[in-house]
Amino acid sequence: MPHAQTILLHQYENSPFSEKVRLALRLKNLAWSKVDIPTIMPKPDLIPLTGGYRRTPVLQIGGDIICDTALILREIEKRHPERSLGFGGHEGVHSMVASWTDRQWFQTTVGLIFGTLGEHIPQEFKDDRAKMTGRGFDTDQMKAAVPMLKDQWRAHLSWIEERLEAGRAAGHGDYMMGSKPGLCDVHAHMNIWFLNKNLPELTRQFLARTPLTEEWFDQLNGISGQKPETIGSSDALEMAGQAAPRLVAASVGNEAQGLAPGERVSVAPDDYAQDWVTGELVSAHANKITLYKVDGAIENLHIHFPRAGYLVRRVTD
Ligand SMILES: N[C@@H](CCC(=O)N[C@@H](CS)C(=O)NCC(=O)O)C(=O)O
Repeated sequence: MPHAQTILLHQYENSPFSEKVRLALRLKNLAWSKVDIPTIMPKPDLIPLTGGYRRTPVLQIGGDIICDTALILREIEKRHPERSLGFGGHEGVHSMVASWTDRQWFQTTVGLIFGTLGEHIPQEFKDDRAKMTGRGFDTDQMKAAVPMLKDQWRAHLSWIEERLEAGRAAGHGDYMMGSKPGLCDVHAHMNIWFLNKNLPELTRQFLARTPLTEEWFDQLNGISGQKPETIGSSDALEMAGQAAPRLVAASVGNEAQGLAPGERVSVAPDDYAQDWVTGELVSAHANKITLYKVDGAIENLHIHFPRAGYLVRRVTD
């Protein structure tokens, strides 16, 4: 059984956002464990940890549950500053890069993969994603768009090549921000990894035209790190029930809505899977909001969300 402060990642193999965290953990050579979670709802052993947040991955460390890779990666860096993935003087840049890779580029990748593999995708998966997005998940429509999506995908890829080329020309090294990999590389790697996992031939066709990116991609994939231990989901739940969250001061920054610790608030992503998670506000600052006594979750947990990309509303009833 892992100890209280084990890094426990709730994830599944073909999840590109999980791969971001796995790559970061490999780059930092940290020990970690994983729980393999379902790719579609229901997720009966995840929801008691998150209070309704269903996306992948989720990080469990003791009594702290961290939702969304934007916060997961920051939290791992904070708790394990050794072998840093940051670049002094460039703080903030990685989050801006992530908002490009996670939203605009990711949607192109999703359309390209599911438009190409359409008929091989199980109906339950399509139904789940249609319900989750609220916009439908029409693989025929995606299929019709594939030629345009290929154009788009290549254009995004070319930004990485341009970055790597300029970095080399300036003698700054072979990675996004310098001579070692960091969070910008982790974000930039995700869409290529996801496409390569599902459509390897097409990925290699694209990469053949961006040789520096191909070399960089293979280099990152070659980093081995530590092999995770797999934990059963019910054991993870039991661990969470026995754990205490890290102590944090009940505090707020300059909250635009005037929220105060102890108030009941709801939090949800602003893009898809908009399931509201409701609990008592512990703290709220520029990059993190923390809830306690969350409805539908184990009571003792602190559940954390990022701020950018997440809606917060006061519960009035
Ligand atoms: N902004 C989120 C996005 C996470 C996300 O969309 N993950 C996908 C899988 S890679 C997902 O949740 N799909 C639905 C599911 O797994 O239930 C993050 O960075 O963690």
